[in-house]
Amino acid sequence: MAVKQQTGSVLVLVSLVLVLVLLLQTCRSRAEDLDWDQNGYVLYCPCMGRFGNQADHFLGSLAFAKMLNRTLAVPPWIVYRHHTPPYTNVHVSYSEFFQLEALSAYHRVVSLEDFMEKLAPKHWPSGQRRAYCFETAAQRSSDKKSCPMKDGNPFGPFWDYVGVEFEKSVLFGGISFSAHHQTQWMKKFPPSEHPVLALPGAPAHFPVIEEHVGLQRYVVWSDKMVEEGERHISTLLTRPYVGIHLRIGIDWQNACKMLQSGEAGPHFMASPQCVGYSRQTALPLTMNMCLPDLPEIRRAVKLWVKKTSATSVFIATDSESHSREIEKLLKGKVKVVSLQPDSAQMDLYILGRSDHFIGNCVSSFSAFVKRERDVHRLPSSFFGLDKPGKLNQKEEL
Ligand code: GFB
Repeated sequence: MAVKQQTGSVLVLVSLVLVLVLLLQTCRSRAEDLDWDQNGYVLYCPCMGRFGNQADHFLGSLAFAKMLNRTLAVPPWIVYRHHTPPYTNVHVSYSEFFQLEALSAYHRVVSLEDFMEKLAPKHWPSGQRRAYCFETAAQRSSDKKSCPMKDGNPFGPFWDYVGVEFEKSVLFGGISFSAHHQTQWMKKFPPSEHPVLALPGAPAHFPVIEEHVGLQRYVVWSDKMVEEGERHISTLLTRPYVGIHLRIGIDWQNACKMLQSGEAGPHFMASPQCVGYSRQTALPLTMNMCLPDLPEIRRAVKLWVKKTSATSVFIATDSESHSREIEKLLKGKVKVVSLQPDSAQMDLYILGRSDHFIGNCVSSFSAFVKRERDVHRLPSSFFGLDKPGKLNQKEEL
């Protein structure tokens, strides 16, 4: 009798486990199944600039995919390792830093990696992969008829990473990525004939246009980044803290020379974020907004530490942190911290969460932080411009 009961319980347990395994398998295969979007896809290489540039382009590309009602295949970030072995680019999946799902509140997306693994073999197989580019871009190729999709770095390594060779090129002209040309795009490239628009660069403007700045709200840090970032903030800093971005390295010094020589006007790289988007009413762009010198760094830090009663300062930098000078300036009463070893995305996270942020007007790295803070209604200023949109007043200096 006891043996019979025991056998019965074992059978029930085995059946339960079987049901559970079946359920898990169904769930997993559902998650792995991706339906093909009949409205088509947009693929592109984030081949211009580093993280801040790529982020600006990403927002515009997201808007472009929505405008064409195509799913955006979200590319990985390209990280350049010019100074660390093995000196090759690293391709970091979007979801390493940010939540892919959060983008869906705005528009349909799939990671480029999932697109290639789960959809491309059946729906965009080798032999049918066409590249799309401007006629002017094709002029750079030897036959003048092919899109230069894989010419040089980062283009070649990017499409190699994705595992794509292009068989044919489709050229276009007299059309731009702006909403103004929506109908032309739809007519020229219906998804039935052109299911996958694969482009050599982002279908977007740099810097991001004003209408797309707000899309930053869909760029949400991944749980892993939040966890790590909050850990750094609680161990290294005390609130209130002022976060500053020092973009002062040698490449930047060279870039800002264009301002000095008059080659660049008020709209220079990311500067519309502080001088204003309208060319007619743009504020003058000063050298201190591009490359703040030490007196300006000291002035702005002192001002905002005082205004916010900050107890610590977080310095993110591409080179020199000037932490000694800043500590001395604040008479050792305020903790001055930078992240060791530095990480671009972690610096961005910590700057984004500061009680006040002082950014670099011309840098798209700073622009990422400014946009994110605007979404959360957190205050920001710039070196050389305490109140964005208003010239510094003498009495504030
Ligand atoms: O982000 P990004 O496009 O901004 O490029 P800009 C600057 C890169 O420099 C970042 C590093 O992506 C980082 O790798 N970097 C800059 C920093 N500031 C910091 C920092 O505070 N902390 C850390 N950890 N890293 C553009 C470039 O830069 O400048 C263009 O994208 C070109 O390629 C142009 O070089 C002159 O808009 O500042």
